Amino acid sequence: MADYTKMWSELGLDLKSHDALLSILGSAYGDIFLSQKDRPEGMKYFDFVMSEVHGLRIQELMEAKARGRIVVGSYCVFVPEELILAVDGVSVGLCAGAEFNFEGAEEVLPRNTCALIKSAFGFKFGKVCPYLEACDVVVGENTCDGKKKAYEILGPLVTDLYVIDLHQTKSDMGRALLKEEYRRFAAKLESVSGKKITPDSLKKGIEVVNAKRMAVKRLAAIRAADPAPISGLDALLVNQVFFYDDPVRFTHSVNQLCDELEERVKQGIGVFAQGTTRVIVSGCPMAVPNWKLPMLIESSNAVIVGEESCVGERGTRWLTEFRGETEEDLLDALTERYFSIDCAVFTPNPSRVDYVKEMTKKLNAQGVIHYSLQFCQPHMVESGPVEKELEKSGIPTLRLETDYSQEDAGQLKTRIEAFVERL
Ligand code: BJ8
Repeated sequence: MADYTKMWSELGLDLKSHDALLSILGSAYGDIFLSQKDRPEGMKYFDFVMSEVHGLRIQELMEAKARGRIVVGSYCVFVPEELILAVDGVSVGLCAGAEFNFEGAEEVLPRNTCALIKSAFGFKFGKVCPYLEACDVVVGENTCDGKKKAYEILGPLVTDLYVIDLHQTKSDMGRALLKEEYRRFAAKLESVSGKKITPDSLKKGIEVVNAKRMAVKRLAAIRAADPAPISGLDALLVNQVFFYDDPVRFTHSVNQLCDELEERVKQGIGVFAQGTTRVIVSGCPMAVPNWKLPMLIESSNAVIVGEESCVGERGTRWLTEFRGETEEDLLDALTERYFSIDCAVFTPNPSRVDYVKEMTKKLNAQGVIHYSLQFCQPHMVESGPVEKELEKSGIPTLRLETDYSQEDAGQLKTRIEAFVERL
């Protein structure tokens, strides 16, 4: 990697802590990803992206800013990248998946806050996230109580925090609220960027994001093959890079990977032996570098063939389908697309479990592992009814709760191995 010290210090990073983080990340990546056998050639692009995730990509963001583009960061798949692209902005995901500086986070947050939120604060206080520091606007959203209240604390710590008010139910009133909130967000983006959203710019933004989602959906469909042509770990990585990379370049790279995987499927080549036990993981999102659970599963004689998660199909399975081309038509289409997302924060939320069943069938999985982050009330509470419904439909389900630490790895592995034996 080139020397980015100057850029990092201009962004205000704590260089010592940041170096330590990168070195842990680099060695974890080597152990977990590069040690896998028979990886597709197309994963080399994603290895490169990860090796430069705090380097070249940040340099690109800084160059984009110098050319007058804004950088917009978010923590939730409800923040439409389409609108950000419509003002020629750059969208970046800010969720963090590492246990870093939780002591710092716990100075302002209760100890029983989920690791995803604590990690965001740990990164902020530890001054180790160049994405967050590069943002012109940070977008929060009223989803779970933890995030909603944490944004009140984050607000004064970032350049410009903007919060989208989300609905709680899938009602007509909820849909109308979402549309008005997206209209308000569009106005915010126009004011920060100084650029007007036009039907053309919005349509173009929708097309770019649709293409990106179509590529990831193509990848998801290929994973129905047995033997599995790609590991769950690698597929998760692609879904994680989705939030950081340039969208057009990302789409091209995923499609190239898919060409290779389709060829593998034709030739019966896989990364696990044919007949390896296949599972779906459903639940909380896994942000980089949260690879603990997939690693444990895939070293327990099973392969993950799908993720029902916001870093996975819940974030990508719907496209924005527009019929009319006025700004109002496009906003309606965008609202309809995002309104479908079935996060556990909604009540009631029946479509989520229905989709887990559908995934299990179409991806030929034998069981589901439900993953909740400790203290994530929406997913933890929903996990009971989800398990009951899946088991009732004949789909064996294992419910796990964990965090970002490695302390429970042995215990989790024992439970996963016992579950895989049952399948
Ligand atoms: S749409 S899943 S990205 S809110 S894990 S912070 S829910 S306590 S991440 Fe999410 Fe949007 Fe929903 Fe998806 Fe709260 Fe749970 Fe923590 Fe969570």
